[in-house]
Amino acid sequence: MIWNIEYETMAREDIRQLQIERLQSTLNRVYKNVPYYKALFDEYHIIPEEINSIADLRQIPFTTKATLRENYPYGMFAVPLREVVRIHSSSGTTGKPTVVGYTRNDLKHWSELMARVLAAAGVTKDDTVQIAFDYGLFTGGFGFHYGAELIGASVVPTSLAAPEKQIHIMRDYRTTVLACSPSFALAIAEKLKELKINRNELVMRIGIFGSEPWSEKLRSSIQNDLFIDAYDTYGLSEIMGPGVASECDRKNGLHLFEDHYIAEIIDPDTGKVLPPGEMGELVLTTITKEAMPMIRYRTGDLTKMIEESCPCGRKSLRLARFTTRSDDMFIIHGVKLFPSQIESILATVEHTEPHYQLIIEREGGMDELEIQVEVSENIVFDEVKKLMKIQDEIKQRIFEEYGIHVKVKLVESKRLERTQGKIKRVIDRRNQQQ
Ligand code: DLL
Repeated sequence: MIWNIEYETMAREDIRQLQIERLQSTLNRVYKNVPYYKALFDEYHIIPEEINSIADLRQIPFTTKATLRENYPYGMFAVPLREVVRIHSSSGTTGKPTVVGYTRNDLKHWSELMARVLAAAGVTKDDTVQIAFDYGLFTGGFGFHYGAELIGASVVPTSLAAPEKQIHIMRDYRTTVLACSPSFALAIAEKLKELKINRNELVMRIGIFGSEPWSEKLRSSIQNDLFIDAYDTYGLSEIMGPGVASECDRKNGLHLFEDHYIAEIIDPDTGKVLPPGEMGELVLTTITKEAMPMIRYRTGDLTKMIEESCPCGRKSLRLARFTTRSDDMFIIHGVKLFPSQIESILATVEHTEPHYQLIIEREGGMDELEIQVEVSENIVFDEVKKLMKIQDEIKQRIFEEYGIHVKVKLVESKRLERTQGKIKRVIDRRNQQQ
């Protein structure tokens, strides 16, 4: 279902016009109210009234996480604190957390955006939505909460209760929709198998997952194990929290809410804007935010724009699923690698599970990458021959694909740490060892 027909199906020319109007007013406000932007615009001779197209936006330098840290905690706010009614903070996936604020109007927009996210996945007021995202400084819990309430669904705010408790609540309260991180969904799915709960005892139908990258393989295993249709949703606290872009039932890219954000894709090395269809780093500009507008914020997330219209009826630009961050990249023997590249190889190796971790160490001056991956439950650990075969296959596939030798450690099912929040795939110990 389309929650906001007017904006979600607005013709491309109209949305562009709306974006430019809203952009100009945002630029004016930040120039007047945020000393950081005033100094920046003056230095680059940028006059807000002269930014008349999305292309003109390119004159303005990027804002980065470092900018937010330098202006910690409230330096980027464009309104006095008395108008700020909510404060959240980024979860600090990489580095120190940053602070974000919302006015009453911002919260109204956010709730409406989250209603769009939920409606696009098929959620209605007849659903019971269990929100297993952290409620706290993290934006996930509260973001979903207000959106689900706006739709009129029954909200069960379980936050990060342990998987077993989530399952009991899911069964007893007749939950139909689960929202959480994909890794937590997997932990819940595993517990469900362990508890041997019959699928007829659950009435779950939809899952909405985000806050970290997850593969199509993970999507199918969550769908099978939790008996649901699983949707991907994307967002980041600096821009809003969840409620930036989300999948519709075609699951062919995430619809960006363009009446609130302008997207650009840049080459992460040169900063040059790339044409639609090319992979690069997503840069976002908010055009309705009052408390903390962001101009050309470098998200660090890699994706590409999909311009073809979607059969669902929404006219908005779509963003390809986010598999990786530009700063997740690591270099091993001169080869640049992302965890998702290793993950896609593991996905083709039989008897491995979608749980893995990459450990990078320096041994005798040489960088070593160890891939720790769980094997399926049906593999018995004294079947040495079988294990060797799996190990060799992974090593060989990585060597063929990337020309590097890696160590592979197969671990028993459920041995790797499970997380309720975001999962950490790469553990780089090289700096500690120097
Ligand atoms: O993770 C907001 C959120 C909450 C999104 C709930 C979706 C659902 P932060 O803690 O600021 O905010 O982390 C933002 O998480 O820059 C991405 O690197 C990553 N991320 C978020 N959603 C996805 C996704 C929330 N669907 C950072 N796929 C972002 C891949 C994602 N990565």
